[in-house]
Amino acid sequence: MLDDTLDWGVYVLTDHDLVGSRPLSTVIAQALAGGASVVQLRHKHRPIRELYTLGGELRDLTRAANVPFIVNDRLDLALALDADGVHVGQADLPAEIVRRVLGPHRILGVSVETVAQAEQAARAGASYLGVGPVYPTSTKPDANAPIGLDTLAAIVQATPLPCVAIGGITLDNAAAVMQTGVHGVAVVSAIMSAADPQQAARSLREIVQQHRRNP
Ligand code: TZP
Ligand code: MG
Repeated sequence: MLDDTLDWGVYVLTDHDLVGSRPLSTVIAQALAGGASVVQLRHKHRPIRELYTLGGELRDLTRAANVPFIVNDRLDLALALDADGVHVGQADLPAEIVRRVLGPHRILGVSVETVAQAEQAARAGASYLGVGPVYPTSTKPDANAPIGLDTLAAIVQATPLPCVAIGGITLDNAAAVMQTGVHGVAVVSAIMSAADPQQAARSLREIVQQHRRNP
C-alpha cells in the first residue's frame, strides 16, 4: 500500500457526531461509491471495543474498494485491525516510534502546520502529511488557528512528501486548495454531514481532478 500510486485525492474522515441516525459504515460506503480515495477512522470519545467493531466494517469496505484504510491516533487499534496505516498528530505518539512499530510498509500520516514540523515528520518516516487546519472548522474544537493557503503552499513546496490539506474544506474552496499543489483534500463535515454523501464525494472528486497539479 505504501507506494507512489496511492490516490490522495478525496480523503474522508469519520465523525460519529455528524452522521445523525445513519450508520457510519453506510455513509462511508456511499462516500466510496462517489469516489473517496482514502478513509480514516477518526474516533473521539468512543469505547475502543466499539471502534474495533466499526473499524472491522470499514476495513472490509475499503478493501473491497481497493482504498487505503487509516486509523487516527491509535497505533494499537491500527495494528489490531490490520489497517493500511495510522495517522498521528503532534500530541500523539512520536512519529518515529510509530514508524518503528509499524514497520516500513504501512502508511504513516502526520499532522503538521509548519515547514519545520513537515521536515521533522519526513525525517521520522512519514508517508504523507495532513496539513492544516487550512480554514476555520467547527469539527475539531481544539484545532489551532487556520494556517491559510500561503502557509499550505509553503509546506507543499518545502516537502517531498504528498500533502493532504484539511480543515474547513468544502466544494466552494476545494479548487483554491488544490491549486497550492496538494495531492488531495481531507474532509469530515463536507461528506459526513452531507444529505447525499455519494454525491458530495463525487463533486469533490471532480474538483480535485480538475485542479490537481500533483497526481
Ligand atoms: N484536523 C485539522 S482540522 C480537522 C482535523 C481532523 C477537522 C476537519 O473537519 P472539517 O469538517 O472537514 O472542517
Ligand atoms: Mg491525533
